Amino acid sequence: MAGKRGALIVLEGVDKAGKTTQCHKLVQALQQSGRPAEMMRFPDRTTTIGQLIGAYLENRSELEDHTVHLLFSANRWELVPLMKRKLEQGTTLVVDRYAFSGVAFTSAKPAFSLDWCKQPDIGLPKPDLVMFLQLNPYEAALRGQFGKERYETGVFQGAVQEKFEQLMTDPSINWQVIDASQDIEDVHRGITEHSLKAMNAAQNLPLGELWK
Ligand code: FDM
Ligand code: MG
Repeated sequence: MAGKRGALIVLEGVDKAGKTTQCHKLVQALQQSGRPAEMMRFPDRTTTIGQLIGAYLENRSELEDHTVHLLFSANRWELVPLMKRKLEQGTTLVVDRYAFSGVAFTSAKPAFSLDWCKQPDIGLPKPDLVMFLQLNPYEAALRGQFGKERYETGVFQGAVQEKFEQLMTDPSINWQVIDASQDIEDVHRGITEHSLKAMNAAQNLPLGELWK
């Protein structure tokens, strides 16, 4: 099947929704069924830019709010050549957070508009599917305490959730909302179904450009 591209699949959601677990399970299931798939995550803390972001998130450094927003975006752009190469080779990419987290988290800060936050990510590879793992704050609290990183507070996560809801009204994106309060295997089944459908559709479509 030469020439068939892989799909760009993104998982988004607030903290504790199970994004990372579900990304791993999806990649494993796809690979086991003979479909090339790899996981990526943003921020990718392994690059030089990613290390600056990591220090900021771990409260080891301070960065001005616009500056860190642009670093998160730069951290995606620096991986675009790799992403495009993989997709063209037919590998499906399963991505733990993407530009939607970028916009939701920064625009949850005072005095940042959604529109300003989107600008640096315009033109990134456009996901074929974005699944939002929905979990209400009560269910999230049952899954344990927040961690110690920046942004890991109930109040801020609530503001982030509102911003995600605004982003999900955009019909140019293939959003699917997944009820993350279900048991892990049920969530996984739903995610796999949506993914296989999106992968089929993507095979015959060129990769799009985000928010363009
Ligand atoms: N985050 C993530 C942002 O603020 N902007 C971004 O562009 C991205 C991708 O960084 F609090 C936030 C979201 C979260 C933190 O945490 C990354 P994880 O646990 O590594 O996903
Ligand atoms: Mg986290």
